[in-house]
Amino acid sequence: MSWQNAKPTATASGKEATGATVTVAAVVQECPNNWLHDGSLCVWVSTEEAVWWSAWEACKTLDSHLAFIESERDSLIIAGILLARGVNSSWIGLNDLEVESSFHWIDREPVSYSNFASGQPSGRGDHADEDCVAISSDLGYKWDDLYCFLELRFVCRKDVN
Ligand SMILES: [Ca+2]
Repeated sequence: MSWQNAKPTATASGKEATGATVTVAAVVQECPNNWLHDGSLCVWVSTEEAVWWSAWEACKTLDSHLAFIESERDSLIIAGILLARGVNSSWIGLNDLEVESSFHWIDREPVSYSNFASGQPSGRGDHADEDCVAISSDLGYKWDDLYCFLELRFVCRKDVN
């Protein structure tokens, strides 16, 4: 998978620390440095934890979106990256902040692809304020609605040609 070669070991000189030539430069040039890459998908996983709102802002600052997932392929790529990084729970851009139980990706069309875990979303009744969605390794990298104020790592996404 090409994103494995997009680790931030590349330098401006095109050499890794070992002196090995970075052979993927032509492939990954559309993704920013330090972003992982698979096909047209560029993904960045935070090392810090943040509340959902801050994660959203952080991705915007990086000229990207808090990750949206619109296909099984997207889901598998992002799950693979989280697995490789050992990330247990990560915010994605899905939320039902505007209309309870109506989940939307930020700034995007309503959900057409869904990958909620069994029993999720659980944000009803006493838990109705669970308005933000994370991917959880404990749930097989499926989705869980959680309280937005929880501090989790997060995934930013941008797409390239
Ligand atoms: Ca839930």
